[in-house]
Amino acid sequence: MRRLRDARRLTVLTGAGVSAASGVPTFRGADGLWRNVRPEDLATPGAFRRDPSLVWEWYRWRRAQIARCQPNPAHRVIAEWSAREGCRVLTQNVDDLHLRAGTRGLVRLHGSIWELKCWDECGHPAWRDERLSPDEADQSSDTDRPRETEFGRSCPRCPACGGLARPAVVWFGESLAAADVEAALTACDCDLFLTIGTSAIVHPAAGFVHEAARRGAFTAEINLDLTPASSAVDLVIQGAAEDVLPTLASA
Ligand code: BV8
Ligand code: ZN
Repeated sequence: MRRLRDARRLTVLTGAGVSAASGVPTFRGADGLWRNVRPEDLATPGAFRRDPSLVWEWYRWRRAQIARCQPNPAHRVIAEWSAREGCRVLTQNVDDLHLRAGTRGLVRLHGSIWELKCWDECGHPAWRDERLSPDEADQSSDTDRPRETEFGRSCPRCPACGGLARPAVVWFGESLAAADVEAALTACDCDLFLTIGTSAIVHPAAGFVHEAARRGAFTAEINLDLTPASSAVDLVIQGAAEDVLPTLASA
């Protein structure tokens, strides 16, 4: 792909499809998500306010799933590209697999499932917490993970005020961090914008490919299926990210 080779400024936006080959369940795919509950019903402040234990049960389940996953070739190609001058990577994924693949300058638009923050917003900054509950820890492949037992059935607490801790992710109805939106908009000033493995449903992330086109970028979508973005991009490459990206990288 000549454009990819010649692009001085390349921006990549990824969604759950990039982690699918690693075994991370997608949100809206056939493998569906936890107990057929829609993410839109659980990933909200209202759901957490009503039933923090249920929401934490969902996140504990997802953390245990993700703890067993490794970055796949799609993450590795994107990490190589991120080392190039002028390449920026935006992700909607909260699994941190891009980070584990060594991606530079990653903008995590929806935060990280491995970070927590204070539900009562006491001012304590978000903190990293990779603990798994004991039974889940036994299943995870990473032996170097702390095997704390505290992260059991109860909800984790804020170390500063003792209040409830919540996953430091962006829920539906919550605004993205202004700095991240700023970084994403700046990244829309590019020669080539690749949107990879996202159903292009969730905003504002789904809007960036259109913003990039408005700013003169050549836009391409890599996805197994067609999405609402397919009719708007310049090029649609239908295929699996873990196959298409290594092919593009070697071309
Ligand atoms: C906001 C973090 C302003 C949590 C996520 C009503 C009320 C309130 C808001 C709204 C509303 N209606 C609309 C909105 C806006 C809302 C929104 O967009 N809703 C959608 C459902 C219509 N957005 C928001 O609320 C955002 N904030 O608008 O703030 C505001 C402020 C106050 C009040 C109102 C508005 C916040 C959005 C962030 C939500 N958080 N996640 C968590 O993960 O636990 S979103 C969630 O969906 C994930 O982050 C995920 O990344 C994201 C998008 O999903 P995808 O990544 O695209 O994954 P999906 O499964 O959908 O698709 C996978 C794709 O991969 C498929 O296309 C498949 O074909 C493809 N694929 C599969 N395998 C492969 C593959 N492709 C290639 N290779 C493969 N191997
Ligand atoms: Zn606190």
